[in-house]
Amino acid sequence: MVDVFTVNGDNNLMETSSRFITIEGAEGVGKSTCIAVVESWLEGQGLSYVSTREPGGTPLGEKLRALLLDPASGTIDPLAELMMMFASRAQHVSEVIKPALALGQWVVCDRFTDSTYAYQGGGRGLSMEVIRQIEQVALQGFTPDLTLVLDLPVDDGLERVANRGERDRFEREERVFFERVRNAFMQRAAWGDHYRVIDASGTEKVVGSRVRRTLKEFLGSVD
Ligand code: Z5A
Repeated sequence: MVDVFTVNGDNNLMETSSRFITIEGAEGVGKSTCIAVVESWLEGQGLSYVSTREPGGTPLGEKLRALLLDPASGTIDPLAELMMMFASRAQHVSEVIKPALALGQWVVCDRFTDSTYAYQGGGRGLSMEVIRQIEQVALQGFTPDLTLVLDLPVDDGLERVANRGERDRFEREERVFFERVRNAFMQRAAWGDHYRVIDASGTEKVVGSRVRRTLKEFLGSVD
């Protein structure tokens, strides 16, 4: 699932070099709303961007995603799950993300490596050090320029998605799993200066204005 948006054509791009933005957070935090705000902000700046997601974003990644989310896949060994996430990511980075950035397009990605630390590390209990080693092999130091981590109490997030119909393999996890996921996201966010934690409580309008303010502040600080 990759959408490419060119606004005004390459000749009219701002003189800002392209950036890789990831949106993260646990269940029901409102990533879709946040992504829509980021996209509309980029369009407002006349910037060309690619919008994509993980797991997925390439034909191979989308096949892996289907296997990972399908409850019929049953219990996947946590290490196998970890490898599938990074297999999807390695393909995604080489086939979509790096080529887009090289063309001067911005990239907006719904989840990336921080989700692996949160879900496979925090949620499943895999060693963060093992994840770091595999990340190093798969991505060789490639990281986002900006990561927006949406944060919401677990019960509020679960309530938002309660009526969403059939649950995928992750959505079937217990509440305590999502508590571990949320804690792991917060620990990650304290780890580097490209993270911005956004309070995801309140109406979509309120959260949207927090996201816009963060984008403005961040871009002001890096250019
Ligand atoms: N996963 C992993 O384990 N390891 C990895 O490395 C990666 C992923 C990359 C698929 O991801 C699963 O893969 C994911 C983690 C795992 N599993 N889980 N859980 P996904 O991103 O496709 O799945 P998702 O987490 O379920 O995302 P989502 O549902 O598309 O996004 P969301 O943030 O959870 O929610 P939303 O759709 O934006 O909003 C949810 C609902 O809340 C919706 O009805 C909105 O209208 C409503 N909403 C949104 N904002 C508000 C506000 N402000 N107030 C009230 N209601 C709101």
